[in-house]
Amino acid sequence: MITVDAEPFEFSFDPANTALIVIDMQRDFIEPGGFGETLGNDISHMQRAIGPARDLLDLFRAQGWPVVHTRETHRHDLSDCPPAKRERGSPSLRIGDHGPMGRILIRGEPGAEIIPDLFPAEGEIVIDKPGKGAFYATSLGEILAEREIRSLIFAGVTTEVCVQTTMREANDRGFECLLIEEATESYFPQFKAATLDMIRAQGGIVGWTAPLQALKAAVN
Ligand code: C5J
Repeated sequence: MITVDAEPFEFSFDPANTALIVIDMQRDFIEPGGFGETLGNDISHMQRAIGPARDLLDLFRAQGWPVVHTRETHRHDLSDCPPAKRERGSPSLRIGDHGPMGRILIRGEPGAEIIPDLFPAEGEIVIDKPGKGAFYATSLGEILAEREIRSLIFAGVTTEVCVQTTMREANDRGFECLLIEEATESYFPQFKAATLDMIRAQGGIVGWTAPLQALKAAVN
């Protein structure tokens, strides 16, 4: 077992039953002209998570531990995008509209792809998910069960939306979940801080959080 100095208390995991989940590090959420920006967000906040997420990925790759990447994407015909999701609010471009990186959040379009710094390596699992949570309408649960994964270490964006939703789904399914603090970001710093607090409140009601250095120190 490896034990990490985490909050609200130590997080222990067996590498044989642990996977890294990198949530939605897609061009559409991080680069200019993508979905994040069309919603009116300041995308510059996202940059901070890229380096730490890459370090985390490198750590897992060096150890030969499993890695899962997720992408929030929809089918070309939008049959998996509820009208409530597409029509809500007043973004400058809606899901499925044509933008500078192709159709917004559509599978196979350049904007829906994972950013080059974090691009999946051969053999890493990639999950396309139509919802915020990565377990909803995907085969993630079955894939993790087949590999006997019981602990999940999280990175990605955005902290309070797809990362938190997936951690809550995982927690309800019995996984032990650790979020690496610098490897996740929000367009709203106060939402990131509040989400980290929520996750570890009440004795880790959703899971744990830890700085990247704490994980590195525990592994090396
Ligand atoms: C959002 C995500 N925020 N990946 N998606 O719509 O968090």
